Amino acid sequence: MLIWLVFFNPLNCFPCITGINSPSGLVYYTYRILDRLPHDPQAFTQGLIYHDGYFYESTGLYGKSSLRQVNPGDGRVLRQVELAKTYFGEGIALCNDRIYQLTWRERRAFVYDCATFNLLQTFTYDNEGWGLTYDGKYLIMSDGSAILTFLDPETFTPVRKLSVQCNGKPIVHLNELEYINGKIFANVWLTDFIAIINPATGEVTGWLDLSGLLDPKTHPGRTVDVLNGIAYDEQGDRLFVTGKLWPYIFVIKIEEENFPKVPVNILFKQHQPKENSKGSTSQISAHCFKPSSNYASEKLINE
Ligand SMILES: [Ca+2]
Repeated sequence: MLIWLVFFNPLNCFPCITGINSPSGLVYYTYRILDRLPHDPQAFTQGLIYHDGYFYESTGLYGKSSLRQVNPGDGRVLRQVELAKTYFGEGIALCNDRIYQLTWRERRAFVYDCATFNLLQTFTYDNEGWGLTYDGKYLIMSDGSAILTFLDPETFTPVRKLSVQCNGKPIVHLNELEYINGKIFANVWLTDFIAIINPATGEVTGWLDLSGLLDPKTHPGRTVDVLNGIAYDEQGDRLFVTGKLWPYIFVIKIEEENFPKVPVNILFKQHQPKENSKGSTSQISAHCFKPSSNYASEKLINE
């Protein structure tokens, strides 16, 4: 069965799936839900971090983009900055008590004081803005391709590019990011998977399969979008994940999966595209893991 999926599946979106005993040393993870926290179902989550007892969240969509401080216990928004209607909010990262917020195609990053949300600075950049995280020295930015860019937080100048691959194949559509214990966790857009990336080599060392996390029965009649949002509480060793318009933020524990389900087809959910949600599943499926040259045109379809 595994062999059939690898060699005959037309999508073959996960080229690194070579069977349970992968010679590459890939580790597959599943999850256990420890808790379920309320989340604003109107929040089109594009970035999520946890700091000193609060979530900080960036929301997207034109006219609905914001930066928020959120109380984890009840999901209440304690502080909020709304972006101008011409900006689509994207990933955020905390660095030296400053929150950096990307925008999608506007090529503008905003820097806020974490305590007051006062705008301190803005930067411009050349590529699209998707996810953002901080490794203790550099900001790390995704742009929808398989390339992560390391940036000097003082100047927002690129200092290094990291090509992310799995068994030699580029992994595109890297989206929301979180730096956790020396690894970069990256949502792969339009999938239920998080790639776990070695920041020195760009090699994917593990896959976290979050399929089934949001049970549709828990939110009947509500519209939800894709998984997008990873935050980590380093002191409490808690991992948080959510999605766009999801009614919950989940606290999860990840566990090695000895008998991983094969992701191709089975686990690649055919998410329905939403207005301004950066693309269409049907188009993405066709070139799911092609090199990044095609992604720019794919992302223009909602313009
Ligand atoms: Ca994050």
